[in-house]
Parts: sequence; C-alpha cells; structure tokens
Amino acid sequence: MKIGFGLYKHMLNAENYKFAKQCGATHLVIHLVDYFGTDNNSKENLNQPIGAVDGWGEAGKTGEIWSVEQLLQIKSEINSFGLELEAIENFDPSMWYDVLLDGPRKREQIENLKQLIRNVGAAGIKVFGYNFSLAGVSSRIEGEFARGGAISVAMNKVDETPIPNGMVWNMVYDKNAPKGNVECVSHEELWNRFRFFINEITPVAEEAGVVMAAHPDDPPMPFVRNTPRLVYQPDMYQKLINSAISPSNKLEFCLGTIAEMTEGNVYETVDQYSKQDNIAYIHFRNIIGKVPNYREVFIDEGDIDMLNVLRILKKNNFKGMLIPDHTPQMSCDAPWHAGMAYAMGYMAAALKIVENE
Ligand SMILES: [Mn+2]
Repeated sequence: MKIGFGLYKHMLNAENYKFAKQCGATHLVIHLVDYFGTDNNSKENLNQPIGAVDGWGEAGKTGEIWSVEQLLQIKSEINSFGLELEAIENFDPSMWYDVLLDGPRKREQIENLKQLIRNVGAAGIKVFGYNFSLAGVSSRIEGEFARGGAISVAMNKVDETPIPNGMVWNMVYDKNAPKGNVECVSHEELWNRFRFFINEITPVAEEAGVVMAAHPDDPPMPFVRNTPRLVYQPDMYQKLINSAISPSNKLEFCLGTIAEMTEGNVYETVDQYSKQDNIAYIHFRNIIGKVPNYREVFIDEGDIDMLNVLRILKKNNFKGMLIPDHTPQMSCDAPWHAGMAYAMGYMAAALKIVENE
C-alpha cells in the first residue's frame, strides 16, 4: 500500500509539496477545480468545502478542459519534489452539468470529458476521481466536533433547500439561468444518466490507461436538496461497478462516507470491494455516527478500527493509495497542516504495524 496526500487547487505549491513529502507521502491526489474562487480572491488556509446553500463559487466559466501541457507542467513540478502524481479528483461542474442534468449540451460535454480523460492518460496520470452527484457535498456544518474541541465538520439535518437553476454540485455554471430550481427526478432516472456517462467514458479510459474512480455521495442520504443521490448505501457501489464491467470502472473508496451509511458494515464493505480489486484508492478517515447525525473526527477516535481495515486490505492484496481526505483542524497557527500531519503520522505507523505482522 502507498501513502498519499490530497491537495486542493489553491494548495498546489512548493511549500505544500515539501510538506506532503515530509509527512511521508510518496503520491499526490490533486484537485484542479477552483471550489473556493481562489483564482479571483486570495483566501488562505481554507479547509475542505462544506457545501453551503449558496454554493462555493463559480465553476470554470467556459467548460474548458485541462490540456496535456497543463497537466504535464503540474506533474513535472510535483515530480521535482520527489512525489508521484497518482490522481486528479473531480470534474469542474462547467464541464459536465448537462451530463448530470440530462440537458441539451450533454452530447457535446461527454465528448469533452472523453478528451479530458485522453489528456489525463497522455500526461501519464493513472486515476481520475469523480462524484456523480447533482447536489454534491451538502447539509454539513462546522464546529468543535472532534476531540478537544478541534474544528471539524458534522451533519445534524438534511438540507432541503432546492438547487437553483444554473447551479450543480455546489457551483454556479450559469449566472443568467432562468428563475426556478433543479427538477427532482427519480433514482431510476439518475441511474440512467449515470449509465450513459460510464458506458461512454470507460472504453476511452481503458484506451487511455486511466481508471475512473467513483466517490460515494457525501452525505449518503437518499435525497439532498430535493435531488436523488446515486451511492448512499454500500450495495449501491456494486450496482455502480456492474453498470460497466471494465478495469477502468473502480471506486474512490471513502471510508468515512461508507461508515456514515445506515446499512451494511464497513469491514465487510472493504472486504467485498478490495477482494474484487475494484478499489482505485482510499479516503482513509474516521467519523462518529450515522446519517443524518454524524461528525468527522480524528483518525484514532472514530467508529472505524483503522488497523482492522488495513488488515483486510492486506489480506486482499490491495496495492493502492491511502490519503487522509479530511481531518479536524488543530489549535495552532497552522490548523489544517497540523491535522494532516497527525493523520499522516498515524497512517504511517499503522501501516508499518500491519505490514510487519
Ligand atoms: Mn471522501
């Protein structure tokens, strides 16, 4: 198994590459979507996006895809710090809103997504993580929810505010959209939209040598903001895999989100999908509770026995990457970095213990 580190777009700089390396990471997952609008304002030290009702910011305005040159430039900078670029996480909503919404530009957008995946493959990046979701992250609040009053994220009720037209996945892609809200469709209709996407994309991904990795819905509720969710119980991951049998259709396996689900058992779920070799990489984090009442906590204080998870992964010969995903912020001058360093140290030690058993 490999220890990696995830960085948001505004964090892609020399200092954080060094920090990741110093924490023991060998591989990076990067976000290229500007969730926080940092291209326009210089906000610093932002934590994970929590899914505010009015969204995070504007999506890339043009729907333009990332070029091979752009990707190679970022990759070579990362390599110069002794790290590998393993994965990119998330499409910009402006690239695929009509694929999610079954809108008029769906055909054009799916062709653009295919070209993006070809570019990712041409740049030698092996994995592309995504979340097939209309509302995206939602319903979460920030507060002193982790040990010692560490600032973290929690949920205590479902946000039922409809998504306004022109917004999807928490980002505005059209400021001039007609008044009204995104229509509430059935789960079946959402699965039809997903099957269109995955069956179009996997042959291209296979040819490009890229693995598509699906994140479950966070939070895993059947409906959020008056829209259906795709993967909100552990079995739905199997349905997703079965929708397109391909070495390029795998999972961005989020332990925290899976443990928040009301059905199933997190260890059996790890066993099931790692045995199938369907896990592309893992969000290795901990939580307390189940939807709609849970909180994100430190890696060693939650409901999940993380060493048990590692033992199951070892038994099934999982060779992929683990990243901390989110962590509570620690009280000091660098709350996010301290939280991440704590998680990384724990992960390195836990992995050493299990690998030496
Ligand atoms: Mn996650």
